[in-house]
Amino acid sequence: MLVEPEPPVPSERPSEVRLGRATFLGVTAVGLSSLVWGRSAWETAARVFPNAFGDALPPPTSGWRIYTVAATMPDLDPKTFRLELAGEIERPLSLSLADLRSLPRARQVSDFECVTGWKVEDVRWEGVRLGDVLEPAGVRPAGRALAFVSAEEPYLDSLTLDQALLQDTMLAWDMDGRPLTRPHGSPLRLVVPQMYGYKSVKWVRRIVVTPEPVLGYWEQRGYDTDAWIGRSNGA
Ligand SMILES: Nc1nc2c(c(=O)[nH]1)N[C@H]1C(S)=C(S)[C@@H](COP(=O)(O)O)O[C@H]1N2
Ligand SMILES: [Mo]
Repeated sequence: MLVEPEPPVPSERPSEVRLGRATFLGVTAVGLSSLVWGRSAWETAARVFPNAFGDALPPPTSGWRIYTVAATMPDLDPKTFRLELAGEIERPLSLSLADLRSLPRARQVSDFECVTGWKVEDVRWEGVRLGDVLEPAGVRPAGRALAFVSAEEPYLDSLTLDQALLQDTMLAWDMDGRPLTRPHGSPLRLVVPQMYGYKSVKWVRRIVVTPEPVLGYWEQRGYDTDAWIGRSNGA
């Protein structure tokens, strides 16, 4: 049950032709024949794997609704973009996209679900795991959570360190094999497949390591801080 009205929807991408899950799997199975698909193998919301997707480029996912809280979307230049790391860390860092790309590459296929009921299946993401981003910064013992601050003020949300280090939580710059578009949070967004979409902060520009999770934008408006899909927000 929702305790709050549906988030405002200032803009929505025109719907695209919906291609079924079968089509997607049919295309990718060619390049991923040795891969074990399915929830049972991974016991997470995502199919996480280290290697390239192969040559086939499946069509982009559809069914997204573009959510924003400010009047205009941030327009961040990937060439000058910096991700700032601050708070309970040994070394504050300012990372360019090239810096992030030099870290171990993370790729996965996962579903994306909004607390208001819509869901997009089989989204392909590419980016980095939080553990690899945090490692050079050195999280201090007092640091137990992360606040993800969006360039779209005042949007932010948080995760515990454990939630940030889940196998399928990531910072993504590619979606469906293409650079993130501006409506989806270019150049960098958080992706938390095991939680409802409000955790997946778009236009992330600052990560602050904190002792406790800070209340996110929607959490200040009544949504649960632990946004587990199927196990929160009255589900
Ligand atoms: N900066 C920012 N990030 C955000 C939001 C937002 O309004 N602003 N909405 C959240 C919600 S409620 C959802 S469901 C997803 C939607 O992702 P999309 O806009 O890429 O479809 O983004 C999340 N991240
Ligand atoms: Mo959402």
